[in-house]
Amino acid sequence: MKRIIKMMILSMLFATPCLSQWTSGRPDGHAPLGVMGDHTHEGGEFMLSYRFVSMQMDGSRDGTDAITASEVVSPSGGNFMISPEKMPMQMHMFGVMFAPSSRITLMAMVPFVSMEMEHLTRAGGSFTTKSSGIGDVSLTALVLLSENGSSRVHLNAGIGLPTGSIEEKDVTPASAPNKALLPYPMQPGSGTLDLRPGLTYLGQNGAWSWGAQATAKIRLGENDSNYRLGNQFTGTFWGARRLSQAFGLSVRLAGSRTGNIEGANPAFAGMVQNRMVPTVFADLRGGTRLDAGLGMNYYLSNGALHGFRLAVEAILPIYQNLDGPQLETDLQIVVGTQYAF
Ligand SMILES: [Cu+2]
Repeated sequence: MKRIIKMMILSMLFATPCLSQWTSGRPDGHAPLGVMGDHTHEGGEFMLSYRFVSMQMDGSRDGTDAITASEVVSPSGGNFMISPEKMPMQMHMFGVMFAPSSRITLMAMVPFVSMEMEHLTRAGGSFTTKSSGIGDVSLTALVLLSENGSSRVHLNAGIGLPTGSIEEKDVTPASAPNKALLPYPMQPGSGTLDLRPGLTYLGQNGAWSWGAQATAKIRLGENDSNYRLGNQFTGTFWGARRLSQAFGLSVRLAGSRTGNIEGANPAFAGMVQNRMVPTVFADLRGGTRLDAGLGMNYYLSNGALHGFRLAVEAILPIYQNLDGPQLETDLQIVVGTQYAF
């Protein structure tokens, strides 16, 4: 009996380092790419990252029901003068992480966005507006709260800075040849200081890893144009399997609730009165959604490019219930690279 116990203790001791010590040094040691602030670093480590996000919005919804652009502009339907039809959006997201200690990792994220919106007018015409620029920069302290062998929990204490413009303009048929202020979803920034709190849990065992993260964007005050964007609450969890030392696959679910805009830009008052276009309505911005992500992580654990990662995640909607008419999101692709040293 004593020998059996001794052997059990010995086998546990030997099994412990490979089974139950959480490590980022494996392909699934980072979350699926669409998750931000998912991991902390060891003291003294740096990480640079770049993500390219492509988002396709095509067609509108009112609640969970699809509504066509012709219905949105029809006097017997939505009764708007103009309906958005499509909105392709691209984002380049640059990130830096630095860990002054193993307990605290500091992270800065700088987004550059470019958007296009295609519209249908009641008369049957179409036109496209464009905007681009830097979005809201975020600064986050990731604080390791607990580290218990194969699992860890950290706090995401972040803020969003109002670095993005809320005054982008472009030519529309009604404004030509001048430029007019573009509606809410075409503005790269929020114009407010935001709190971005969150909590992240990570676990690993054998070839598997998993995690969960809850985050929020809480808008503080009101911007210079007398409104603030809706607060946003997101919960996501994922599971990943390492298929080799370098390669891992992941599945993820993400649910989020976005509130409507509080206040309103006075510049849109006349357009709201004339039911010009749904995108100038402060109360047609909110919604609830559930998305599924399928991802791939590639990690180089040795050689000259040690610490180099490549990852892709495709995110598809499962459910969206929008205060509409509002454009639905059809597909998001995130491609990125990370390098830790
Ligand atoms: Cu990192």
